[in-house]
Amino acid sequence: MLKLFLHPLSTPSLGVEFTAHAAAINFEKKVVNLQSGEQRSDEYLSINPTGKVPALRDAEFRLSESLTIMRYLAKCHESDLLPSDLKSQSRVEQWMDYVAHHVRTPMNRIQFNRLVAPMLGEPIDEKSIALGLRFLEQSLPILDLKLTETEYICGNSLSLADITLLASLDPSEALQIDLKPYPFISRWRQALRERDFYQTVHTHFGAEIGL
Ligand SMILES: N[C@@H](CCC(=O)N[C@@H](CS)C(=O)NCC(=O)O)C(=O)O
Repeated sequence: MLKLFLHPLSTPSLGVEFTAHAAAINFEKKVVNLQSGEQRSDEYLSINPTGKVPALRDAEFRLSESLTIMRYLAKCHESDLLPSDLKSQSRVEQWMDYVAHHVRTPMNRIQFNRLVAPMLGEPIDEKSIALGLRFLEQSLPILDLKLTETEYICGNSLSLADITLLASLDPSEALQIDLKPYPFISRWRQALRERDFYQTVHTHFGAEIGL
């Protein structure tokens, strides 16, 4: 059976897990213990030599990089999450890339400093948080405007672009990031968080560790 290697606080992992459920894929879930360094064990490095989660094992085939795994899952199962028509597919990929670079990366800066560093007893870099917030103030209005036009990021059906954004913004409350200035993102997000593919994973980001 297909096996996914994940961690509940990893937003790239959440993107993969939401996709697997949204595409109704049967899989075995393995939580990689990042705190103990399991991602650097020989066994895990044989799955993903970059030592990161998420990763996928499908018989002898191994794959890493969350967006690539999401596309693989959607294509294997001919899911509508990634349209087969080249232009529509490219449009979904365009927004996946935009979100990964301009939402997930700044979110990761903030997550590291507001959540991970305190857990590890490492210093908090306020400048990095401020930069992350500034980048979000540039990208989120663009996505909010997009969602005034259509129900989902790429039209009227759920796609991998939505899942990438949903996963990237999942830690917003845990990181004290206010999404109220973005009413269309907030409404879109609330609706998606009620869907089965989200609720099967968790009720909210960090529920797994009691946040
Ligand atoms: N570009 C990668 C990022 C993966 C990544 O950075 N994973 C982090 C968790 S979010 C990780 O495994 N960190 C553990 C480590 O670096 O030791 C993807 O999209 O899959």
